[in-house]
Amino acid sequence: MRSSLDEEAIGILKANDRGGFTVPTARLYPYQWNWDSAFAALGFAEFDRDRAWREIETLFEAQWPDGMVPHIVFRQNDPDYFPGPAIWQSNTEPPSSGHSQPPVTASIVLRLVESGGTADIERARALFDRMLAFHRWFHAMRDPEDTGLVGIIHPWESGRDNCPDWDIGMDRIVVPDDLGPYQRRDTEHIDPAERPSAEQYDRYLTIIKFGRECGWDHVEMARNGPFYMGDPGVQFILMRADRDLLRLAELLGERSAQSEIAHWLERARDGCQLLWNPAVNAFCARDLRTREFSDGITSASMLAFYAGAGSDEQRDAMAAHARRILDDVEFGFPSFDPTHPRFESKRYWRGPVWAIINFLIVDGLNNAGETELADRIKADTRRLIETAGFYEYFDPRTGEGLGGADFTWTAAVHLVWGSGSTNSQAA
Ligand code: 9WN
Repeated sequence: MRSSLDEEAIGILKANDRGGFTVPTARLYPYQWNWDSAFAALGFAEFDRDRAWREIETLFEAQWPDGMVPHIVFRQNDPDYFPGPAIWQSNTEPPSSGHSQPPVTASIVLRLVESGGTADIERARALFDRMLAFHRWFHAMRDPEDTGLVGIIHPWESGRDNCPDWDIGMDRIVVPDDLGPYQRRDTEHIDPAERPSAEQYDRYLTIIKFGRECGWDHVEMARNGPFYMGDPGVQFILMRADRDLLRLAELLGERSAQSEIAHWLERARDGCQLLWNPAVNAFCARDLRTREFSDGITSASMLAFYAGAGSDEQRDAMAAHARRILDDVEFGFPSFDPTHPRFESKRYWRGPVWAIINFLIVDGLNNAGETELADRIKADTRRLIETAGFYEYFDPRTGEGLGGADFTWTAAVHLVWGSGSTNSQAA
């Protein structure tokens, strides 16, 4: 039996459908975003499996020849969003942004396969080489020295844009005099107090300028770009996605890929240790140029469970941090440690709760046997949606809905948790 909230969530996915791809929300984000689409597919799978696969297939249609799946796909020019295709100059068809986003797609494809039938296996088979090329790109271009730790070349690549994780890297960026004037559109749609600052946007655009001017040469970006940081979020999501891709390779009989993927997983185990900050006793972001650590715990730090990363001792320490942080807020899980001086309860990734991160954290905690913590975070997410609605993010102190309304991935998380069919994995 579907509740009225389920019907509302389905209505949001349908309303945000632009024909084969879904926008995260109307006006504020009028294009196709990489990890948003993966979560959208999970939501669609609850009532229209063909449409779920289309979402992932259209995303991969924008894959670059080198394997990268870009973070935004621009199928038309929409003045509601800045920066659009003319700023990125990807020279691809369709036009896109010039970097990627957390690679959750293989994990979501595995969920669709494990909860489906032969038709799902065939759709996954058709995508397998593209997914493998995407992971290969991440390891080669974001970890050119094969350390086992991937870097990100833009805060937007983390999907957690203005998180304090990036402050140390952002502070080192010198904004050039010829950056030129530009007009943000996000702050015309949303209260600027809930969005990144002007200084941060100047730096975001400085990185894009560098990328554009080097023709999005990704080795150059990793070696000499204005920003290069290790992100617990991308590292842990990629590690889990590698594991899930390996499982897919086994299910699909893709033998030749298996040793390559197993090698990535082995290297990643060492790479994760480079993010262990002994001063905080937790996994933290790290500037890969200066080796300096960020000193704050984020919701992405908690994805260690999702990846199965770290030692038992490290995971116990992370679980203790999780309890402490949850006791400090009304609704978990905040995107930044609420006891840290840089915490801001309403400003985007500097404190608010995001349903998709909770979804991944809960999955990981359940797999690690931390079911009490998992249940608590899931219950908090449900309470937020029930009382505030399907917002982009939420204030962890008051539960207020923030950013865009009628948000695709928030609706998708509700649907996946609300009914049983794709819930075969602990989530
Ligand atoms: C830049 C679409 C995207 C999400 C990101 C979120 C936000 C974009 C922006 O919106 O970022 O990519 O313009 O603020 O931070 O995670 O994918 O929902």
